[in-house]
Amino acid sequence: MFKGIDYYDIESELTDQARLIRDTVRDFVDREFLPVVREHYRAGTFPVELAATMGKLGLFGANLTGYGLPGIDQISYGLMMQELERGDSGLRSFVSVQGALVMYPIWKFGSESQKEYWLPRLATGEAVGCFGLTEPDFGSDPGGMITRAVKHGNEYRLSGVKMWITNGSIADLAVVWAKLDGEIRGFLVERGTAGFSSGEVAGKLSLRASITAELVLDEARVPAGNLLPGAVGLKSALSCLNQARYGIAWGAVGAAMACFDEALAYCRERKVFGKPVAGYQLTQAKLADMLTAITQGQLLSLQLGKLKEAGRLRPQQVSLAKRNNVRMALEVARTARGMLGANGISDEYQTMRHMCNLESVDTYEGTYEVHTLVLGRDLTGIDAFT
Ligand code: TGC
Ligand code: FAD
Repeated sequence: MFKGIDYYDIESELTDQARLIRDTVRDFVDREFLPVVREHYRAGTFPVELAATMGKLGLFGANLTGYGLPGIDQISYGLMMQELERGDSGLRSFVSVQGALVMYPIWKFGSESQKEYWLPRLATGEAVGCFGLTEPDFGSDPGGMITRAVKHGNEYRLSGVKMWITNGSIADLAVVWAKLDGEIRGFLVERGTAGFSSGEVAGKLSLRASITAELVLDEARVPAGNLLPGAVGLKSALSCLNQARYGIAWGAVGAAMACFDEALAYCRERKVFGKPVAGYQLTQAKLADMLTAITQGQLLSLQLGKLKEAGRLRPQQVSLAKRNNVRMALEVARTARGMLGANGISDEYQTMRHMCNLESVDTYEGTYEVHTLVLGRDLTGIDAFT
């Protein structure tokens, strides 16, 4: 079993509950996910059958309260995400989307009947959800979206295309963002809705063990009761992203840990010019840099979790951690890949899978550049997006 990386005794900061949750998820990843991930990555599929197990473990919407949800603290939730992404970014994505991008908007902005109907089904994994914000021509700038909703009697008709939607083609429920009378609103679009279809995106070289799809809404007929009453304006959609980005900040550390662990073990064993790769100063400098970067990422996540738990977390602080930790993990993965030599390009090892995944993670949920500009605007008061 994975032992973790803890150079600064972060363990001593954790509650018993946090340790138990982390170890439970770690064990699940080791026993049930890692043995199958390579075949799924090759095939470009996700082991959807694990949704029921993850539901039983209480991973979906784990930090939400009420409606039978676990309501775990934010640090335990973060550690859960760290362990999932140590397995694969696609696994963490599945749980992030379900909990932070589908359950959260219903929990936060939904009517009582929407919450009572959907939250328990999504929590068990009986229903799978997706989140449709991005469009083919509007990713970083979702406020420009073209998708429109028009009221017709007792229903809304939605038209537009959503692109790059995780779980889009297997979802029972899509949270779709569309403009109604010029204002962005959230709609619950159920599988089987007339005028609604989806198709998987082919040819991905990253996040292959995750399903990504296009959603097509052609006058899709959505009952009036499926409008999220409390979700008004771009701000509502962006507030869901804060939840998901928080999980990514922790998750990326998990991916970095997996790569570091593999590289350290490999270079202790592998001999070149008569001694282990680990015995060379160039290698030790790489290891020291990787460990330092991971430790910094861990401490950043931990403090982020404390701020979130205290209800004092600002979106810009989430941006800083998402931006830093994902780029850190990507650099750790690239260095580790090189340390494995030719073996580093083989899927017998996990590092290159993580490295390729992290390219997506660097892009989705706000690109590195978007989060740079969020911080720049916060620091200077000057908007440099346009
Ligand atoms: P801007 O004028 O800045 O903001 C509009 C309103 O929203 C408020 N706001 C936020 N509120 C909560 N949380 C945030 N993070 C917020 N950021 C901004 C803001 O205060 C304002 O409120 P108000 O009251 O004045 O109306 O809007 P903008 O159009 O200039 O855009 C800002 C920008 C570029 C930062 C934003 O659009 C952005 O974040 N773009 C990136 C888009 C993105 O991240 N898309 C992700 C799609 S989902 C996904 O990728 C899932 S991947 C699967 C997985 O997670 O595993
Ligand atoms: P663009 O916005 O076209 O950006 C292109 C480049 O321009 C980037 O480098 C960007 O950083 C840069 N750029 C943008 N604005 C500026 C600026 N002002 N100044 C300087 N540079 C700038 N979306 C969803 O809604 N739901 C999902 O479930 C989902 N899942 C995804 C899964 C995967 C595997 C991937 C890859 C993406 C997913 N996305 C999802 C979409 C993701 O959120 C977008 O790809 C992301 O927001 C970036 O948008 P874009 O791809 O259109 O890039």
